[in-house]
Amino acid sequence: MPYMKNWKRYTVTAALPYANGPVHIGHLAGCYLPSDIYVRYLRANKRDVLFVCGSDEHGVPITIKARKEGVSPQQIVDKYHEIMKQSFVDFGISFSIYSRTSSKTHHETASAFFKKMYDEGKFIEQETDQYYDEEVNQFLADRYIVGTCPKCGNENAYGDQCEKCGTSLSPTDLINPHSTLSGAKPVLRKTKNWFLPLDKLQPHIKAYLDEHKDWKVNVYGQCKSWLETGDGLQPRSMTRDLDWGIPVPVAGAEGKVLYVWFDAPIGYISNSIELLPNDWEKYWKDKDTRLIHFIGKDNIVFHCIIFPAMLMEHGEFIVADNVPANEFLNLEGDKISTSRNWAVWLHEYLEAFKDKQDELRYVLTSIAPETKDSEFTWKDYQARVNNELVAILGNLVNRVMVLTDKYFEGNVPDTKGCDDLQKFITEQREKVTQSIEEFRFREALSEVINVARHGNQLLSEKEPWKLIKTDKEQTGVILYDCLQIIANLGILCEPFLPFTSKKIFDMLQLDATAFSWKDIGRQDLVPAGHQLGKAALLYQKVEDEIIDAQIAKLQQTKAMSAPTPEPVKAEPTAKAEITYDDFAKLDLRAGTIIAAEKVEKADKLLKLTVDLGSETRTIVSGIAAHFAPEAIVGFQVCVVANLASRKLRGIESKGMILMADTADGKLEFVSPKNLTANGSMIS
Ligand code: B3M
Ligand code: ZN
Repeated sequence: MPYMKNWKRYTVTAALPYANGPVHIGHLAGCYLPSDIYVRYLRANKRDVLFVCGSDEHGVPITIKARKEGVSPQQIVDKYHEIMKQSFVDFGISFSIYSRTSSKTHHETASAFFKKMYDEGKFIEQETDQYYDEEVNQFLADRYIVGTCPKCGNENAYGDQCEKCGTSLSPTDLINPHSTLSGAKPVLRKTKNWFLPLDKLQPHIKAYLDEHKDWKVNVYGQCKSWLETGDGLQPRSMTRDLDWGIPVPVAGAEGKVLYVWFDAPIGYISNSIELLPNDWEKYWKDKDTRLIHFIGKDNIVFHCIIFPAMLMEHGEFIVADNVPANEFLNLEGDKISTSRNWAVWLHEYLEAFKDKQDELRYVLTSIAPETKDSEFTWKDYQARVNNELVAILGNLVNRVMVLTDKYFEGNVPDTKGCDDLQKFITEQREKVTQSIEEFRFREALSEVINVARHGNQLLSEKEPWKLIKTDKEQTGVILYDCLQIIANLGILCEPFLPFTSKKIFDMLQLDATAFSWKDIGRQDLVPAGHQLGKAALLYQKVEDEIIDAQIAKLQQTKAMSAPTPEPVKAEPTAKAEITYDDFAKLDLRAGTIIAAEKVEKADKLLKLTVDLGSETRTIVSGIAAHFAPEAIVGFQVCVVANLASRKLRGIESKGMILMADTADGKLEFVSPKNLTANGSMIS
């Protein structure tokens, strides 16, 4: 097993998330929690580790989002970089650095990387036919073309990949392609780009993969099928005709940028350089450094084939020793989707579940999609928190603290405890160690909980609350052992539940930094006579109302995308009659919501940016209780355009959006059935 090898240090990377939306539970379960657990475990073992991540700010996902919100790509990445970074901090994801690919260091590093390969003739220059949109005068990046997947018939496959069947495609594979920019049928035009000859590199890649048969089966299997399907690996263009990204640093490449999948993984290196300008090389160039990439399954080919090929061709760097990719997490029976707002966003979770980061970390690790897709449901969240965290771990810690306080004034009883505890905890440590080393974090976490379970068993068997009446000394032995179990749990649970671990050490009045992984098993972590701190509850029971509210929120999201208007039951009270002239005073127009955000400190208000064709308006609307801002971008609505403007919470609102009450007490936009040009009259 490669982990047995005596590695000098570790470079651990977590996929750079696109800065085009906030972080959701799928991201966390897929790659940020596993990597964080692994890194925290390495640190507890006093290993030298560099943990690198950052925002991926280039590529078409960014430009698409910018178009959708009607702002520049730079505004998009500036906004989401901060939101994502904050979420990672809030959830205790302990990156050594979280930077961004728009940084100067990254631009320079990626440019130099390309230039070196270019100068050494590692690319082939090729003129190819690319799809071009004649209506908007622009070459179409793969993601700007949709069409029918030749493999599975999905009509919304992208030019680079079918998200339904996972097949990787090139735009010309699509049946009936059309541009997502204008809807037009694109035409083929010649353009020059630089390709990495993966076909020629296939033998090297094969040899590399052959050395790593120990990888997770899902990862190894996918790589193999890339090599073995059809004609095997094909040359892949490392440049793109696009205006957002890192300019291709060679003459004659004006208007072209580096392919985002060329620049993004180099971001791992750039961010290391940014953090350790004088000391980064050993993390990327020394053969005794173990490089590990944590990613989601849609990134496998890039991390197991293309990036290693780039690194090998560049020549100065080490390649990954493992790529423990996870599958996908679904939410309440459906695929998580940013565009459909089908997600639990981390920043929203924290609004509803303040200081409950570990509860989410616990549940997501317990159900992580390690070998196959898995599912998050709110009921399951509630059950796991209440039946496992509260009833097992929280309960143990609380009972032991309270009993010790009561019978021994909060002093650790003066005894040595009983022997087989040491054996049991050491065995548990070994189990957890092996599971973590083999990237089975669910299993590792359940063995941690088993230690707490053992403590609870000890309490219910020995019943110190009865024993105290007859035998104080023996009561002391039991509580002493339980306190050692808790202290051991403080170390054992830290990779998974860092906030809990801190609370445990605070309660025990111990300095967490004084202990390392190898101390797990010791039966003198809290010494006899030591004065403990105050008992505090680690967790609270999650009540039904909280969970019901979360479920209702999701149902609302679903209702928004379901096109089934119910007939209105109650007759609304009629208003006084008006003349036609009164009505004709209204200037009603069609407009599209191109951006929406909550108004600070106003529960009911959303600030909408509405495209009215000839102009863009800000309209403040009292619909925040009914719609999530992300969910309504793109809707065409009916606007009262000549309503006198007024200020709401300091924002000037110019106009009003027409809404209809639905039978079930919700609101719905009054929208043209067929999309019309923005600014069109409604009368
Ligand atoms: N940004 C894809 C993603 O967010 C991509 C990962 C880059 S890792 C170098 O799924
Ligand atoms: Zn398909």
